Amino acid sequence: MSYKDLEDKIDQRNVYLRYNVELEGPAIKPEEDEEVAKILPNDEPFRSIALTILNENRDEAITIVKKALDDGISPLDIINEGLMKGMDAVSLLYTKGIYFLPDLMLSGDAMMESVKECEAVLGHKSDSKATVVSFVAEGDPHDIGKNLILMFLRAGGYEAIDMGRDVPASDVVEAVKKYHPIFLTGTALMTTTMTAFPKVVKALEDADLEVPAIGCGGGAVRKDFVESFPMSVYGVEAYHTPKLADAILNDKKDWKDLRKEYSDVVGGFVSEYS
Ligand code: B12
Repeated sequence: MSYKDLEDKIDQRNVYLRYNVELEGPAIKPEEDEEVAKILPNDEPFRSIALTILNENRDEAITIVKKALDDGISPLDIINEGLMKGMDAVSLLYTKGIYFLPDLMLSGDAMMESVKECEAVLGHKSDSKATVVSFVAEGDPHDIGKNLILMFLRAGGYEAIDMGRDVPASDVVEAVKKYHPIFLTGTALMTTTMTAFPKVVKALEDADLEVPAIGCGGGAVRKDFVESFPMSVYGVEAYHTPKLADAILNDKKDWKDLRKEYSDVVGGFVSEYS
């Protein structure tokens, strides 16, 4: 008997009943989430572009973005009205615990590749709002969080300088002298490496340098530790970074304001700051 004959003979419902599997309706699509629906644009091609990011579909994103560019749509509109809206929706689903880290990375990849297509048409990198420098603490090899931060910053229009991992405090000081960043981000995943943050602050003070804020985050790091030294603000999620940078740039906020107003600045309840 062929597999097809066997399949025809079996009543699938009995199989499900036997194994106590409840038949559910079709899975809810991400774009059907009520809050996501409010973020997504309604006009084409922006809606389709946003959906490719939401659905983590890199190849389709590139194809649709290329077609939109060929049709004469402005690359900046594609980034701001399409790609960014898709990424905002991804961030929202991640906050709600519906999307996970791999979703962020796949959507981020689709987004960055699509931004590259837009930049190729612009002929130069889209004008950046300001510069932010990102590093992983000295002695620490964990750089996934830092790479997400870079992705969100670039998607949010910032020039993001990647200092890599295992970065000594003296190198951070040199980067601040060179790039004059409006914001620094530091990531540490180990209890043994998070102590590098106050060393960076001390090295900056010794060099008579100041930045509006240093966002310090990463698996091992806790808010009370970060708030035990100056110039710092505890960073919770990578996608908060461009919002913190926007607040520094537009509203002239500094580390003291950001500590007090974190939830408002990132636009959502953050339990660590309640
Ligand atoms: C992947 C991983 C590795 C990979 C790293 C690959 C890479 N390129 O990063 C590898 C295999 C290399 C590795 C090695 C080691 N690891 Co490891 N690793 C992990 C693991 C599984 C995941 C870490 C991760 O990427 N998380 C996801 C990222 C996205 O999280 P994140 O960086 O914290 O960023 C998030 C937030 O914190 C926030 N954020 C971060 N920074 C900032 C900054 C700002 C401003 C803002 C707003 C937000 C923000 O944004 C992100 C979310 O949106 C963890 C276990 C775990 N469950 O966490 C262990 C873990 C971190 N590793 C650990 C250890 C001990 C090691 C080793 C020392 C093991 C060994 N004995 O050899 C080695 C390091 C060796 C060395 N050279 O020193 C320990 C650390 C323990 C501790 N508390 O000190 C952990 C917790 C595992 C454990 N339970 O023991 N590891």
